[in-house]
Amino acid sequence: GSLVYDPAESTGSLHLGAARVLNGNWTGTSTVPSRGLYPHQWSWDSAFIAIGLRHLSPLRAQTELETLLGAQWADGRIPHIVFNPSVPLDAYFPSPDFWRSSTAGRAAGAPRTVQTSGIVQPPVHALAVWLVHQADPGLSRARSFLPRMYPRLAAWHRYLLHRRDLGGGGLASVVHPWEQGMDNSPCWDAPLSRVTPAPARSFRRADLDHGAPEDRPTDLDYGRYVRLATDYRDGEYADGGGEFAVEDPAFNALLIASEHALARIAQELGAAGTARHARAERLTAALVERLWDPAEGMFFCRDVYGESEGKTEGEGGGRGESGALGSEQRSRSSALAKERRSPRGALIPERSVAGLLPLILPALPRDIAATLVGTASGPHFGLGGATRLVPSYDLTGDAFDPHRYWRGPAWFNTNWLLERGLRLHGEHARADGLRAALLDTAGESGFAEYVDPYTGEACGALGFSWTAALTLDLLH
Ligand code: 9YW
Repeated sequence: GSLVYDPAESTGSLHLGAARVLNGNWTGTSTVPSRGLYPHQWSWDSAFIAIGLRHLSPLRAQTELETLLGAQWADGRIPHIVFNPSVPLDAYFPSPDFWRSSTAGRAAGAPRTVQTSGIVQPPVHALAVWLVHQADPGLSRARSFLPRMYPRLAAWHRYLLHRRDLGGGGLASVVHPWEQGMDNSPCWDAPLSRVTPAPARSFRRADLDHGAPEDRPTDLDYGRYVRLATDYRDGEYADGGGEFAVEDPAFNALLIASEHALARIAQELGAAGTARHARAERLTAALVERLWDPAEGMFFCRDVYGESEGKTEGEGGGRGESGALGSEQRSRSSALAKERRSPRGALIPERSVAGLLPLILPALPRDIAATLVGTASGPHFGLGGATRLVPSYDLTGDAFDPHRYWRGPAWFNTNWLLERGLRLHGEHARADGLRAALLDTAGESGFAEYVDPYTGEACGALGFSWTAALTLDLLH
């Protein structure tokens, strides 16, 4: 049934409150992100959910991931949504009749028995499989969890590293803003501005039945999302032909962290993990080479089909329609300096939390890790200072809006990743502070989908699954 959050309960036990959210959102084979707004199974949600669920029920956590990976396409992609056939078509847009996976996805090997979307989401899955295994290795072995998951995860990484290397530099590109998971991030404004929106009357936004319009993406954003997804579908989900391709630092950092996890899984299964660890290290170097901006002290997205407008250093620069950065000149010239080394595309000088998330990588050079911690703690993100939780986007950016989805609010998954990254690089005091803020804010907000980064005020859906799951993980 539907779960209405009662704040009185949270004072009793955060653990109990989080468990109630996950129990209320469990369907029997997987967990919905939230009742109402998101009534199907989402890919990266399920990975984060499994990471928390392993503390409540290792069996449910394994099942969550098995259900998702059971919908994998033959070309290796793990779809971003696995549709629940018992949910009415008009409950969520775009619905299965939009994606048409079983017909349009036939060439790419979409499953016949289940309907899915045709795009992907960040590859947190191998990391989740490894953490779920570790929660109960006996159960995992008894159920052959790792031997069943390993070939699917290996095919998933192979798809991303081969079919999705659209920039030719070894990193994976996303072909739709929904794939990166931060749907309306200001990072997409410049590449999206080249996309002709689908007419507003050609689709109906089911999200507005549940969410406040001012907390959600705009209609113009949606028109462009629909155009890109329609074109991808009409090209039978073949890669390389689209208008939009972005190398994103968070998507690639999660892929690299998952490659390290896959190495551990291989070792556990008696194989050598060395080749995978080495590949993860090479990918870390490629991430730094292609996306690190030393002058700005953080990672940026690369717009693979973007052109740097400036011909001379300090002039022009591939700015989106969403306004200027505080230190625009420096950003332009450092983007241009990068441009000379890597000719394909242009860096997008928008500061997103995605540009801090490579902190989760063990092979990140020490000076880069230290610089990232400084940037996170500075005026743009306010870690341990101006903000309660790290915002999704630059506090000083023109596009910053503390309530609009991925254009400023703080999200629990990105803060959980930062907490891990801080700890990994020895920043224990900062990690402890962030952990405490995450736990307080999760409980006080009713396990909100996202919150105002300054006040912690709840936005979006309440009783949101990954908020509850990652709370449980931090409590253990
Ligand atoms: C949408 C389910 C998904 C998340 C994404 C988030 C949102 C779907 O919800 O996208 O309708 O906008 O941006 O990261 O996986 O929780």
